[in-house]
Amino acid sequence: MAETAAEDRGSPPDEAGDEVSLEGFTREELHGFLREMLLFRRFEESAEEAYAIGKIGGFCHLHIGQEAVALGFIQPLREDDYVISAYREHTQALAKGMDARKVMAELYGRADGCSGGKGGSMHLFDAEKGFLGGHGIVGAQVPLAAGVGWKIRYREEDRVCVCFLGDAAVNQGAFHEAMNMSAVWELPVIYVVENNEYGMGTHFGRVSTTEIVQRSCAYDIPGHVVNGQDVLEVMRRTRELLDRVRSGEGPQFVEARTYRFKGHSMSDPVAGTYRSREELERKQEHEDPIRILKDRLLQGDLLTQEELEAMDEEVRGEVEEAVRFADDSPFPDTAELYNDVYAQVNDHGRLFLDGRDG
Ligand SMILES: Cc1ncc(C[n+]2csc(CCOP(=O)(O)OP(=O)(O)O)c2C)c(N)n1
Ligand SMILES: [Mg+2]
Repeated sequence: MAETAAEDRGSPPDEAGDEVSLEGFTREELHGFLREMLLFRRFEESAEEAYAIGKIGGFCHLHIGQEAVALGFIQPLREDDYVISAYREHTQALAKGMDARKVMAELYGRADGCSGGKGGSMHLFDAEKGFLGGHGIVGAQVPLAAGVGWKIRYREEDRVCVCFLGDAAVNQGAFHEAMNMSAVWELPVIYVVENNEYGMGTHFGRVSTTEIVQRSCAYDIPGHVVNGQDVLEVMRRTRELLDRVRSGEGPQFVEARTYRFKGHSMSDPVAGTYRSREELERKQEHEDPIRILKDRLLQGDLLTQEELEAMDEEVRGEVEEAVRFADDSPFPDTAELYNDVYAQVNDHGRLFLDGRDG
């Protein structure tokens, strides 16, 4: 049976020692979490600006408002664990340790980007860091995650794969097939549904008669609900789930309740159509994950205003450096067009390239 949210609230980590200052986390750790989420926010704001002036083209989906989900599920992972995601994945890539400069250069479509400038915003990859994309087809990464889980089992490793998907993806057929196989083969995958309440512009309640977490019941996969705006809660729960998965319990399913503060993509409206401005402002006021952590730290005397300002300045500098790196990087050479593809280039493609080069 799937567990209920109430049964599964969790407790602070056991390793809590003398220096523990909030919910089992040290002051230094807490500063690290805030700093990282601020970096995500500033990175995305910079991407938003770059898109507006045409430096980033194509699709671009920002993760502003959902930062605690990225950090909370990824920070507790080991370096050799895997993460796979959909197209709203910039901050998840950063959380997995990818270089902000290479991620920004990829958004700019430049040769020094993590995917050689040929993937763009929706296709961030770094095999060394265990970040396996960046997938633009809704739900496509879910069976791939099951495949990664199968590889881990086949090679008898104790790694874990975290698979992020959106709320709209739980109505895709591929999702259900992958859930079934994951359960039957007891695959070491944590499926994290980022329930930001909407698909592109459709509220989840309009496309489902059940809660998201209930979807796991059909496959007898333990289901959990977390407050995705509270990074400390997410981290605690992730640590517990990682222990369970590494000890061979098989897949876990999490509904992370969160909210998106920007439009679906850069070319979509932020509010006023499918959701009201009042709803958005209420969420920004009360459910901003960065504000929630920052206020807790300030009120608990675990952070000073000066420390906060210094931290913000530091991450702004890091983002500026990423922008400089992206700006300075060249566009990929046309000869690169047919590299890194599954099929060899055919004569037609070769003629096309030769024609352009000549
Ligand atoms: C198979 C498929 N159908 C439709 C689309 C178009 N599409 C892109 S994003 C999206 C909504 C997905 O919403 P959700 O899974 O909740 O993720 P979110 O954007 O909220 O992060 C749709 C319908 C697509 N990319 N792939
Ligand atoms: Mg959604």
